Amino acid sequence: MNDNALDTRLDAGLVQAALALIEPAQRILLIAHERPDGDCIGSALGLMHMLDALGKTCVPACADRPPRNLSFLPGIERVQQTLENAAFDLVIALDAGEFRRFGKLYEENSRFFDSATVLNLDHHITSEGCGQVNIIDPTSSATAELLVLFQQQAHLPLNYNAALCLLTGIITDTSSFQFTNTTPRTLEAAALLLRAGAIPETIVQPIFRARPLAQARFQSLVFASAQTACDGRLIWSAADEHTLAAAGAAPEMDDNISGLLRDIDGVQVAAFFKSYGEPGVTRLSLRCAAPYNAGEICQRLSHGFGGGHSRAAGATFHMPLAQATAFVVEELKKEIQ
Ligand SMILES: [Mn+2]
Repeated sequence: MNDNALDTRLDAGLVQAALALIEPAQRILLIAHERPDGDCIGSALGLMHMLDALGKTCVPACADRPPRNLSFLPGIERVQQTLENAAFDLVIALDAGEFRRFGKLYEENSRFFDSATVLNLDHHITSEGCGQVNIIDPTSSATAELLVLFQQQAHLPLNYNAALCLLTGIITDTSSFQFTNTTPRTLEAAALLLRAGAIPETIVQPIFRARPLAQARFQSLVFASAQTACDGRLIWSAADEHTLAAAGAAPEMDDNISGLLRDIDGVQVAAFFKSYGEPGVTRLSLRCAAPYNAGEICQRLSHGFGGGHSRAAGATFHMPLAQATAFVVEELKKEIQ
């Protein structure tokens, strides 16, 4: 019987090259991209639990505090926002392929990172690869799915904690297996995690069901001010500090707003613009139905300060909210007409 229950495998040479970096390393830094989500944090912690079991000393780090709805993840309290002592044998960069995506964690330690041994594990099709060894698999729904393949091929120990963290990554990036990035292999990878003890409801309840009243109020303000064009195929809305204050909401409560806008009848392109905490900076979250490619649009309009997947992507504009909104909406109208 095949000892690998998954229908496709990672490049065996790359897996060996990654193991050749991991095996001699004792102190390992696992980094998740800024403005973290369940996949980058779940992947960092999932791999941490596997490497812990091998006797490694692991430090997970992320420039921003993980969102509260991930507080159920085992080991979340170990995620550091800064590095007191950047002395690591190996850096494993997860769920992004460019150092700039790791935000101030990179900026504050760039001398260390630029000369560090780096293993990069990511699933974004726009990924450039920021390591000496890069395993980038855009056919994986989540970096966590790629890590299940890696775990299987590298024969890493898979315990309950690792399984729960990795299933969180897959459930986050597939929106509970709803998105079209869900493949038979995604479900096979998830099945392996369930066999290791992970229970989907442990993840789905805090991430997709529970919602503070302030978040519901914030969402209602965003919907109330939404505008449409192109016969309703384009929808957009925006939020700033005043929106947050009116709802009593925290910035992280804007999670998946663009997804909610996309679900309006007839919408093919949904854009959510926000500007808070960083004056003169506007962030776009874009959701597109085929044939529109959100990742390509975000990368092009932001001149490289954006990217992602074909259905969901983001971009950063060094413009005030109203200016960025007007610019992007005009471009999106041209795209759709
Ligand atoms: Mn991801």
